Amino acid sequence: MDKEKKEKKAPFQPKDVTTCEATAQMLEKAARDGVTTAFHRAATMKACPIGKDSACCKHCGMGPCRLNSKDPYGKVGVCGATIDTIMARNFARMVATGTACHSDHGMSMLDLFRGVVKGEIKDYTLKDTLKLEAVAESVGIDIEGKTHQEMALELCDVLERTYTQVEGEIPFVSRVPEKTLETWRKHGVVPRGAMREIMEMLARTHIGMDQEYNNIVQQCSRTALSDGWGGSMVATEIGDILFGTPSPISIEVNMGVLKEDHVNIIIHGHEPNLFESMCESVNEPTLVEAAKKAGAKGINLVGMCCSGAEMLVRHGIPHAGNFSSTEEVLITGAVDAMAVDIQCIKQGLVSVAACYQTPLITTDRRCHIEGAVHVHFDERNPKECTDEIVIKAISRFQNRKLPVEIPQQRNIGVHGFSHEYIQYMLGGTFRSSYTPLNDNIINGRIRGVAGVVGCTNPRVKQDFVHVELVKELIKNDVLVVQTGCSQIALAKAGLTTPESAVLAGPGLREVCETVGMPPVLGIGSCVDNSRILMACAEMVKTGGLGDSIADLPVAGAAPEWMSEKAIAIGHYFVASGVFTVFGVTFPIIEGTKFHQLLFEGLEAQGFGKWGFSADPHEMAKMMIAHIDKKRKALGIDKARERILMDMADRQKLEVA
Ligand code: NFS
Repeated sequence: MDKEKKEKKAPFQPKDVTTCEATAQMLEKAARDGVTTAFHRAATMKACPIGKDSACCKHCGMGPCRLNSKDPYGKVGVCGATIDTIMARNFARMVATGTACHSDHGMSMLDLFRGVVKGEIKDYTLKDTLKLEAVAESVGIDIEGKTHQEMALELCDVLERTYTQVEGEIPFVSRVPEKTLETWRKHGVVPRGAMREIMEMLARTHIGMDQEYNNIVQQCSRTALSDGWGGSMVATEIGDILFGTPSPISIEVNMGVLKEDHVNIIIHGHEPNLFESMCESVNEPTLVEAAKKAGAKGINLVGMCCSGAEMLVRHGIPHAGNFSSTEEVLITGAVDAMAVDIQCIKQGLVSVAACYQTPLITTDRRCHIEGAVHVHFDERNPKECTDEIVIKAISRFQNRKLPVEIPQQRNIGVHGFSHEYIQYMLGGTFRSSYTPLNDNIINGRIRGVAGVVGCTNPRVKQDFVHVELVKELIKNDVLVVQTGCSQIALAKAGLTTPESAVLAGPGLREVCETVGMPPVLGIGSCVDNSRILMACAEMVKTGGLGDSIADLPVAGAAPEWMSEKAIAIGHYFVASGVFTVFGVTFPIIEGTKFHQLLFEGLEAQGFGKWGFSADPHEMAKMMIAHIDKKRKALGIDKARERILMDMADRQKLEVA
């Protein structure tokens, strides 16, 4: 590392920017080593106030035009675009990009699936054929008398329509509750293929195209739904068929999962295939032998971010941390290789990796990074790439010169609650269904369900908002389901253990203790938010909680979001009927017509709605108030009080 930069004073105190002790320790070390990270850049780069409010339009050469957020209707862009048009177009483009990311990922999973089914890709198999049958039937394929290969081939063709279908409705619309679908049809938002929706969204946000914010938001909803019930859902389902459907497994998280005397390899990204092949390579006897010859006790494979979250729930592979810790983990000096594929990979990793002589290896043709080594990952010969990564890591281990400092935090949790497992867990083998969950909501033991998901963001204290929000929710008997970086924050805080039920309110605690489950259920990566949609659909179909997703006592949150994918996710939850609260910042000006539409108008049309608060307690309050509002509308608001009175009565009797 750069000697002149040594002992450079950080523009912040580590404890002020993160509640993750391991990350804080590494930020202390970063200051000693003269290394800068996203936390440093966030502290020194002020967010542009006009861009922050989305009051800037740069879609043509007459601009960029900047309107005044203090007086949003005081002026218009050169073409005459109003603040509502500008904000709606910017927002729509975020949704389109996020949808494109998930759909591109889902489409490449489908390519992989087809290759495996046709026998062209030989390193993977169909691991979960029960899931294959269930998915095929859910999209109307008659599986009677067909071989798994036959039904899988048919499934490929049907699911491809998720992306390419030019008119009509995408296949997984079959899973949407009838009344929710009715609302979508009424408002013309049932998605066609994602390619079509994204293309139309981009076209409609060009200069001189759609300049009516209600109409832009309609296409925005259609595009986002092609992600949630399309691109993302296919990624999840194909991932399960190829690599197995998650079921609860005990896992270890935090930087303490690194081992000083092992060759440490980190996989960070989003597509499970690189990681699955890496699992094979690190167990390859010749490579294990080579690692031992180099003086290591073995090879230690660890995940980060979303592909880490998938491997965590499928195989219990340890996880080193979430998005805001990816640079910090390299500062340990213990990482012998970091291999990445696509999405959420900071370019800043290159310079941090260089400081510690850690090979940073890109593997996907869609995501090269200047200064990183590229080793192409080809599904037809995956081990060629993953073996080479292991060899590079062994060589770095052998030549480790810099001191290693591994934070000792290691937390244990239970993760892997797929929506299929939730019904089994609560219903048992013989009456596997969502009825017990619905019953517990109706009788008030569980007040409602909240999905707390999404990124971490160096603009806010890492993990703090996630953890505070979730604590507040479970204390109020709200069962929490989680994906992505958010679940890693809670796992590090120790809240994904069955023992953490003591932190829950009396009703939720009783359910958790009876079943032996944590009050916070980790279910996978960000594309696995589709599992939450499926759980919602099951709750509606099971009965007793209304006719549409919008009737359910549920809410969603992405308290520390940063990516456009998060906006796409947020909007497909809103369009599906869920009240969804975001933290950090929201690209919108309050008091405008566009704001009114997203935060109130959509709900009046039968959808969900957006909410915003940077404060976790306020956020919890908003979500709980919404859950209570839905309980009241369902006529089950009295149940909670009755249950509490019954318990008190019982106690009185016992005392007597
Ligand atoms: Ni999802 Fe954010 Fe990225 Fe995963 Fe983490 S940052 S939107 S949680 S890794 S996609």
